Amino acid sequence: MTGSDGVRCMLMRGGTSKGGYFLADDLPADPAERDALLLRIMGSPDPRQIDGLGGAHPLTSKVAVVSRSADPDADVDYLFLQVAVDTPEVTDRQNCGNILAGVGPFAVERGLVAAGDDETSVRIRMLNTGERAVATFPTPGGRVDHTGTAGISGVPGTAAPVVIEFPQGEGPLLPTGNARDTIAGTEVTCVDNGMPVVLIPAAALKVTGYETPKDLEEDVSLAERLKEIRLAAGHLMGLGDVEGATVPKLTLLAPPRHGGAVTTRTFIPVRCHTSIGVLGAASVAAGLRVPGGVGEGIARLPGSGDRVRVEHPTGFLEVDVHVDPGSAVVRRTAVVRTARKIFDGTVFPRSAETAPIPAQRPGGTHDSAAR
Ligand code: NQM
Repeated sequence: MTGSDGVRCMLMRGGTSKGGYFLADDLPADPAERDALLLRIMGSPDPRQIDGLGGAHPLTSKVAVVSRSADPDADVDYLFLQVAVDTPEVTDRQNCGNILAGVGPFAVERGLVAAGDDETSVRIRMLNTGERAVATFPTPGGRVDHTGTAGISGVPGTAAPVVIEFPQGEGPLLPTGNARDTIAGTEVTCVDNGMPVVLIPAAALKVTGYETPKDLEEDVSLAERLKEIRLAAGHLMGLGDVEGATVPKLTLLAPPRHGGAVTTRTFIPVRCHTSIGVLGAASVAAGLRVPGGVGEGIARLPGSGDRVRVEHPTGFLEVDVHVDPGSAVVRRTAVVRTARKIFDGTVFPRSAETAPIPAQRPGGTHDSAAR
C-alpha cells in the first residue's frame, strides 16, 4: 500500500485537537509502513507541514486508527498516533482523550457501530494504554448529528456533546508510590489517571503560572528545568528513558483565578498546551485529590461532589473524578467534549520519492514570489 491512489480519511476536530481518522483496514498493517505513510499524509517533517494535513502544531498533527474490536466488552479499538511536526517520528506511547471524542461518531459514520434512534453509546478499547472508555453522543433518527449547543473552552461556537466515561483504571494513580517526590530539587506529584503527568507548583520554578503559553515557551531556563525534571520523572514513573517520548506531560499549578479549582499550564512536553488534554486534566484532577500531594495549599477543591474545574490558558475543563481517599484509587472519571466532522474523503500523501527541497534557492524565485 503506497497511498498513491489516495487513502480514505475523515478529518475531525476532537475536543481542542484535530486529526485524521482512519479505519485500520485503510492503512498498512505493518506499523513501520503505516507510520511512513502517515508522515507523508500529515506533511511531516516540516515546521509548517505545508504539504500535508497537519496544522503545524502537535495538537493538530494527530491520528486515530479505528477498527472493530475482537474484545466482547468493546465495540471498537482505538489506536492514537502522535505525528511529530518537524521530526520524522510517529509515536503510540501516549493516548489522547481529545481525539478520543471523535472516535464514537467516526465509528458510527463508517458503519462499525449501529446508531441508536436518539443517542448512541460506543464502548472503546484504547490500545495505547489498554484502558476503556464509553462515549455517548446524539444520533437523532439513527444518524450522527454533529451540530448542537455544547460549548467547550478553546473551541469557538458550539457542537453536539460527546459524554465520555472512563471506568476505574487498572494502573496505579501514583506511579512512584508517593504523593510527593523531590526531583532535581523540586517537589512534585507524579500521577497517572489515563495520562502520566508531573504536577509542579509554578512558584517552585519561579514563574507565576498565569503566563501565556508563548511566554512560557520562550523561557529558555524554564525549558531546561522542565527537561531535567521530566527525564528524571520518566525513570521514577517506570516509563524508562523519555528523551524522545511525549510523556510524561508537565503541569504547572497555581491558585485558581476564575472560580475553578486550579490554574494550569501544561507542557506536552516541550510546547505549552493552549488548553489542556482531556486525560491530562483527568490526571491533574485526580492528583489534586491525593492527600499530601503538591496541589495542597494551591488548589481550591469544592467541598462536595466529584467535579473539578481545571483552569487553563483559554478557559477551563471540567472533569468528574471520584478518588477513594484511603486507597488513592480512582473509581470513575467523566468529561464532556465536542467533536465535529470537518471533511470526509480521500487524502493524497506526498510522494515517497520526493527529495527534501532546500529551504532557500539561489535567486529565491519561490520565496520572492510568496512575499
Ligand atoms: O491528555 C495533548 C490533546 C492532548 C492530549 C497532549 C489529550 C489528553 O489536547 O487526553 O487530549 O497532551 O499531547 O489533544
